[in-house]
Amino acid sequence: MKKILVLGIDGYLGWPTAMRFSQLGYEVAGVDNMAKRGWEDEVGAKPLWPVPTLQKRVRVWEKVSGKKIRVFVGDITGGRFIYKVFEDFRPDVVIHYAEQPSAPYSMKNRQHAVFTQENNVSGTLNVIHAMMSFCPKAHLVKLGTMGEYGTPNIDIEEGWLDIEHNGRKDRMMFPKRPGSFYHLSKVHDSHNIEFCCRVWGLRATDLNQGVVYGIATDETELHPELLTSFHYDSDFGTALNRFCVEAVAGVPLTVYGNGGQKRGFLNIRDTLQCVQIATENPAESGEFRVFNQFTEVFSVTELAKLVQSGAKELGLSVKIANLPNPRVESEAHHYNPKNDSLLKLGLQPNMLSGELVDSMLRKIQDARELIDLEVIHPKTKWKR
Ligand code: USQ
Repeated sequence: MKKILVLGIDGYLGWPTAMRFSQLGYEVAGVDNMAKRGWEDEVGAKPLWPVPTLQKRVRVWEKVSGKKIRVFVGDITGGRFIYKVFEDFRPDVVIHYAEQPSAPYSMKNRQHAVFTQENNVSGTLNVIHAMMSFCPKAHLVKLGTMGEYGTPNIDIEEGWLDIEHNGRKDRMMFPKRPGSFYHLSKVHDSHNIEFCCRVWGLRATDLNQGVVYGIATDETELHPELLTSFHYDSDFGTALNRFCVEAVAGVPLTVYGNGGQKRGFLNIRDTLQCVQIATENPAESGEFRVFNQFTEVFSVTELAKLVQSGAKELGLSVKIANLPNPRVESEAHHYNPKNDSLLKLGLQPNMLSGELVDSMLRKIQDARELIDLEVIHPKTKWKR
């Protein structure tokens, strides 16, 4: 039985990923230091539905599925801790989500910028070193981000670009122009991972993921206590999830600027599909493989309008507010990112349909009284 180690198992994506692989019959272990719960306390924001402890969810999973998930509690930025985990578990595949995931959090001030980059970059370096020491043939499946590329005025390829310069040709890593210290941390990770593939023969897949939305996966729906964390606050909530909560709460949708900025989006169910596809079709030894992981491109205004019309069907009248953009980002730009690799390997996208928005809105309506209006308005500005 293949062994899968999920780093960041307590998170929005980590927990559903662990259950999915466990359900598929893999031997699964997870690592987390529960740091996200501390960052939530720090910014004063909680997931919409209270999330039981990881240990509790693991017990419920065992009751529901008859399958065990092992948990190691600790911080991957601690070299000793992570070496012990790898020495003990010796995974075949490492799925790495264990990073500070929020752009606004990283832009608060010096301390948050430094923390985000130290935490993310040193954690990943420790993981690679532990892999080389205890399981050098294992496959690293690392969560990157589409935000590594920014919004260049050329089509975005999957990680690499064939270039010709002064009559000579080479294949170079695609140029990066990210939009926050958080997104920059993922760029630094990509460079470190590519270096280790080139020099040590590490096999790695960098999943440059777009903005994820959604509340449920097949496994979270098996029991109310198997849910994953769903954020809507201005630090940890992402655009569509926030807009759905705002619609139910009766506050205008918080479109930043004119809303012309475009991003790649995907359903949380498709994150699981993509990670499974990457795992079952591993990179070669020495290969740094990059997949752009999204299924659809929308502008922020298009997304807000989808939510507005979905809400109308439910009898909710929703306004769209164009707030002064707290970020520094282009609101009118070319955006044509490629995403062929995962589709070629069999990804069957769950597109963002009216029914999907409808089912998200209905679920959120049941939790209407739990919505904290204080955490919605963005507080962090990119410009000092
Ligand atoms: N936006 C709004 N209103 C909001 C929230 C966001 O207009 O209330 C806009 C932002 O200005 C931005 C876009 O929506 O143009 C996406 O913002 P987001 O907060 O949904 O996503 P982002 O900060 O880019 O980060 C999220 C995840 C991150 C992941 C990234 C993928 O938090 O972990 O890496 O999505 S991507 O955006 O493709 O880089």
